[in-house]
Amino acid sequence: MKERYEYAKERYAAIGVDVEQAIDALAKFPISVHCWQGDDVIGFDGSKELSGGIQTTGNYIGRATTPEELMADLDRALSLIGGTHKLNLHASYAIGNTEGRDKVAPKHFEKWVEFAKERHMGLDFNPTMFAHPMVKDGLTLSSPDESVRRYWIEHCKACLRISEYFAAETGFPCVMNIWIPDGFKDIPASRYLPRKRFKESLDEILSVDYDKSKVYVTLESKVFGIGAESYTTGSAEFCLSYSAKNKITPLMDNGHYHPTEVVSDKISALLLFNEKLALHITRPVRWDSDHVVLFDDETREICREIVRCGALDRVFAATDYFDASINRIAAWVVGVRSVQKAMLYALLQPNGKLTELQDGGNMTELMVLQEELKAMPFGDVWDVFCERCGVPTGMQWLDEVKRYENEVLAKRGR
Ligand code: RNT
Ligand code: ZN
Repeated sequence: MKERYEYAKERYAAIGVDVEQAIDALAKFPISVHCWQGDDVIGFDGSKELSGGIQTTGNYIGRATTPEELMADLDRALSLIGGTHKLNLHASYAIGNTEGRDKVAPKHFEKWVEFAKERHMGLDFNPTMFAHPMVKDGLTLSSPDESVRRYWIEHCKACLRISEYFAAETGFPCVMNIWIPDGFKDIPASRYLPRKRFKESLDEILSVDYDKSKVYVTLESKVFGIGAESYTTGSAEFCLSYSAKNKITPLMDNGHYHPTEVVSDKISALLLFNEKLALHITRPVRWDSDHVVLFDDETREICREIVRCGALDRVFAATDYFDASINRIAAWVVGVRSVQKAMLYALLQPNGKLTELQDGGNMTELMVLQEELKAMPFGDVWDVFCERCGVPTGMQWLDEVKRYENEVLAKRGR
């Protein structure tokens, strides 16, 4: 491996790329790993099935159904992923909350804080406004029913307090992402009123005093959901405008746009007008299907944009997908490692040279060089990154997942 690495280093040096620098930058780039891949987005606060226009499909053995199981599974996954990361929790992962989501509190997350601290991880958070009886006619913060709106406003305020608690306990800022499933299956009479109510709900939530240097509130838009095909209250225009006006951070999920739109093209525009930018990295297949993230063109392009804009410390990157048809731990590992691969690939680009070609109008050479770069010995650098992080290279990590499946998952009997 050493010889191959030396060779790769030389090849990259010849095009002006410092491989060591790229490896260091990757090791420091945190990905917020979503907890909900481990249990098909069910959580521990009583909900039995998913709703809100999102769906997991598949019935692979071994779904985690208790906090202990989910933590153990997360540990397995994290032990196979190099670098420093954060854990992204949803409010529905509260432990021992029997009083309702409007009453969720820091005490319900003590075990998660302990888990994070022991692993020196930061925590991110999400109010959970789906899969719950207080979602009425598919609406939450944009509902015409005052009691429904009130319930979810209180929930979000409670979540802000939990986010502050996470930041204080872990020492890392907490990203709190607001996403609502609100929308209509068919053509609504008013598109305006639900958005107006959503705006007013957000205003009330954000009127709470919270430490803006420790909690970053983000707002995630969406174009449609299953059962909400004709209209979503939290559209792109709504969320971008609201974020800009109220100085919170916009969040783009790359499954939430029309099929030919790409998030990679939107990053530079948002970075020009926002201090920070948040991303949910997923893989939409024909719809917002939340397939496991792969080392594919768009994931690479998203990472290239982050790197080319010099924005590694301005972008909050999180994974967001859920596949119940394959080993869930493998799904976690493939997805997060794919984001890392894409980031490493991006860090190994001769960006100065490429930009020079563009600015010089030399589009022929730009195309040829970009194609050549695809055949650079990227894999050898990736292997060294894994080795230095003390995680398996190549496919070896799957042996560990298989062993765990036989010894632990298979015995869960579901
Ligand atoms: C749904 C959004 C949202 C959820 C998670 C569980 O389409 O992407 O981010 O996936 O909050
Ligand atoms: Zn998302």
